[in-house]
Amino acid sequence: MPFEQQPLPFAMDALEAHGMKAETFEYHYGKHHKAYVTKLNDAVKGTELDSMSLEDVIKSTYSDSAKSGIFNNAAQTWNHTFFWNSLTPGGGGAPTGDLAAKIDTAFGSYDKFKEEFSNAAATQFGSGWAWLVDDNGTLKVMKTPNAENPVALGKKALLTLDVWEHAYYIDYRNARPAFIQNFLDNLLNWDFVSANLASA
Ligand code: MN3
Repeated sequence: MPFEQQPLPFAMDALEAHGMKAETFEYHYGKHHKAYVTKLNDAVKGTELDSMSLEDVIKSTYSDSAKSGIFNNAAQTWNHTFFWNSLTPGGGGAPTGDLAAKIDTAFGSYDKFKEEFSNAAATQFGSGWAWLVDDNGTLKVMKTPNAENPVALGKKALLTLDVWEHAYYIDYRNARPAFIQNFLDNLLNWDFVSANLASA
């Protein structure tokens, strides 16, 4: 059964007032993400990977250099769906309640979390991703190159930011730090983080 591109969780223009234009989603969701899904389906057609879950395709191809093309397209399919859900209009700022306590425990304070996440996102050289993950019960910030993700590395993803240049060039040109700052202040979906923490 073919893998499907999950719908965007908001309208293409829903983040216009929050630092991301509809044009960004027309390209990033409508062309980049869509192409990963199409290439993934072409690559797994007629193979044993065809009937696996997307997560299992990612795990089973990660360490197999002969399947790096499949891994890249499977992981990018998964990463982008996870990224869209990490965004919400009017999000960002400090979390509240239980999550605030967990962030304080893990990082010392919200400001320290923000600093660590910004630093990971800004210093990922070239294309990649910044993540908040649950690593065996401990919240951690990490960065990954290209398509690599926590699913492949055996960690539970809670939040991500795409720092490939295509993610920010329309809105911020080459200014990745401004894109990161806007994500943290205006878009970060803490409800998604909470839901991921609560999931098995
Ligand atoms: Mn992308």
